[in-house]
Amino acid sequence: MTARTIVIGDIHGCYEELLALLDKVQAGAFDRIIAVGDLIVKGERNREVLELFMSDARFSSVLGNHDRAILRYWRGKKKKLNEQQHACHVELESGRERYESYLASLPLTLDLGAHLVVHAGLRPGVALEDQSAKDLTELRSLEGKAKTPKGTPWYEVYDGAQTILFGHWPHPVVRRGKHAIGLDTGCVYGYELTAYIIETGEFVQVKAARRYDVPGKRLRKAKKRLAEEGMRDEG
Ligand SMILES: [Mn+2]
Repeated sequence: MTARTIVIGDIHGCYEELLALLDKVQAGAFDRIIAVGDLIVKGERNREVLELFMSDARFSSVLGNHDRAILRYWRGKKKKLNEQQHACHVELESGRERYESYLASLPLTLDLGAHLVVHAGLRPGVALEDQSAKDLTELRSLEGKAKTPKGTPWYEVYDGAQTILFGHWPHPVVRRGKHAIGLDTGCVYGYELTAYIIETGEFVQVKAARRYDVPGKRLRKAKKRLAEEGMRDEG
């Protein structure tokens, strides 16, 4: 089998699901495995996810907003963590130095030629080198604050040359823009962990073993709406 590039949506400490997904795609010795960031926080096996990424050269990731929050807290650049981030900080405390240097090594974007991996998104019309770390790790809609879900999603407007592979904004199914694919299918909320294989265009998913965090209202609504549509299509 030729080497593949397997890009995985937000893992958030869901180690069991990550292993199941790697098994399902039959990740081989020559495959590259790239995460869209948010390796940690909210799930319960953050340490094992990090250890895997740190110890196996096939794995890489961009920096997510939660990874960044922990890193900034450890470096004294952020005063407060939310409850889930604090729990993750406690879980990682004993290996903090190693985890800190690993998180600090993660780039905000990964250029794969025809594809670019970023955690949240790109502001359309702004050159890549001028994108802010905040936008790259938090952007959702173009109006108002970067992280607001209200308004026009950035990926519906983005029309760059590269196809952007991103996470951050969970949805029950893969998000599609003209030149963007959103891979966070809400594993930590009890939905799916998704992999996209660049060379074949395949999506591979595994279901979460359980719900580790409560999905927000918008996500729950979207899930319900899609389930109802699915039932109508079958009926
Ligand atoms: Mn995120």
